[in-house]
Amino acid sequence: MVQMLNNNRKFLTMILLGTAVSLAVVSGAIASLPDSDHVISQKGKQFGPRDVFLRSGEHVTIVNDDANFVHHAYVESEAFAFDSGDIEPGAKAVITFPKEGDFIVLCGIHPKMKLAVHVE
Ligand SMILES: [Cu+2]
Repeated sequence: MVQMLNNNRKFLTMILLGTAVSLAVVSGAIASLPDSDHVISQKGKQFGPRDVFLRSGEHVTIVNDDANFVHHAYVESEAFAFDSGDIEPGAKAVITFPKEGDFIVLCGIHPKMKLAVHVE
């Protein structure tokens, strides 16, 4: 009887350990996924960097870090369309790219601002 209890305890310990190990493996896998937060500046009335490479389903975060200019970001493509509306200084817009392809993000206020997004 005592032997059985001991065996049960060992079994429970093994299950708990196993659960802890698989949780650690899962959270490790999540942590090792590519960081999809590609931050793009709008400083000096230009996107920086001007090219960004993503995987399908990833997003970019457009940050208006220009102190005195309102910016904007839009995409018009066959795959999808996006319009941020005004991005005030200090504000951000997040654009998710659902499909593969090459896309151009433009600022409706400053037509020279262009960001090329390459989605693989
Ligand atoms: Cu702009």
